[in-house]
Amino acid sequence: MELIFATNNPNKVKEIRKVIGDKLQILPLKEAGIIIEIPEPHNTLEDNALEKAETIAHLTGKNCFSEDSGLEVDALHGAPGVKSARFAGDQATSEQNIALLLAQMEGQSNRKARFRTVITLIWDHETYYFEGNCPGKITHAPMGTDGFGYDPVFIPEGSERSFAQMPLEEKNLFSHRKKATTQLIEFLKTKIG
Ligand code: ITT
Ligand code: NA
Repeated sequence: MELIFATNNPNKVKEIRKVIGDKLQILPLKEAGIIIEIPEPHNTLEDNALEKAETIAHLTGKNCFSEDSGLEVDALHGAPGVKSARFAGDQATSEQNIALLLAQMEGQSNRKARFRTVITLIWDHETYYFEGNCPGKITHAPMGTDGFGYDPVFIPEGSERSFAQMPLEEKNLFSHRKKATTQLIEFLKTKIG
């Protein structure tokens, strides 16, 4: 079976495919032939994920899911959070976002943070949410080159290494996205077996 994944982020696709395996073909927007930049104007991951899924469900008339993720840092009162992709500006690169985060965390001893993923599924006109989070801490400097986004500055609880120092198999032992995706799969099993 095929299911549209309302995303333009190839890293998310790679990570979720790794969890789903060949049980289900997920089709990111590009592969579904849909060229669109969906705005994310809201203040919560839930609302942005819903906007992405609803936009694509209306456009295609098909079932689909989306996900919105963010890094929430306690000492920064939850920032960058829902603004994680655009923390240092609308066109910011991951390097720029990381530089700003480390600058704001300078001298800060409380380095607790968590990644959070919200998946929104639109299935037969009903909306479902699945959430995963991963507690951890912010490093003092980037570590490692794997992964994407804030992976070089995030160490999950239970490890000494950053997400960017782990192969994907290892990141998925901890990952917010893996946890949310596992719930999505469990739900879909009840619908399609
Ligand atoms: P969509 O097309 O799915 O919206 P996006 O990249 O714009 O893709 P988001 O709006 O959800 O995605 O932004 C989330 C940002 O949070 C993302 O660009 C990364 O900078 C960061 N992020 C999310 N998950 C991450 C992870 O597992 N590791 C590191 N950074 C992550
Ligand atoms: Na986005």
